[in-house]
Amino acid sequence: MFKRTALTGLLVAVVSLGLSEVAYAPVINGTPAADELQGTLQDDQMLSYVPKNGVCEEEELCLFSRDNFRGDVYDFAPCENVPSFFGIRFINSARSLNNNAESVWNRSGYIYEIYDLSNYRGQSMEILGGRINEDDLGALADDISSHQCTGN
Ligand SMILES: [Ca+2]
Ligand SMILES: [Ca+2]
Repeated sequence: MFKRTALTGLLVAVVSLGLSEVAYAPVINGTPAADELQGTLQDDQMLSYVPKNGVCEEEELCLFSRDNFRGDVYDFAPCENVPSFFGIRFINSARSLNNNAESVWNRSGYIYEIYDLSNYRGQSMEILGGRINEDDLGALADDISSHQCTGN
């Protein structure tokens, strides 16, 4: 009985080893490893590559607390959707983001829609690339409460 169990155990071990070797073999070739890496990058949406640091950098959508792209900053990750600004503060600031952005700089390469209400409701405006100052934001200056990435 013991021998039989031990043999079964050995067989299981050999089969397991065999399977794991089969699964592992292509990784040694390199192809799945590269795929895996790419998958990780896509999953992270490059979040880890553009720091949310209060500095408006390429690939980011930036909201400023004052006109002319001054004051406090919030730098959103590429194509980040934010259904509500409630509870969000400008980076390194006590100032609430909700209803407090007066200028926008879109460096992301994506198109956004900004809204005066949460959950992508109310008056809205399409944000293409570039700088949108207070005057161009019109009624949405000091009133943006959500934004959605709509494409590129
Ligand atoms: Ca940044
Ligand atoms: Ca609002």
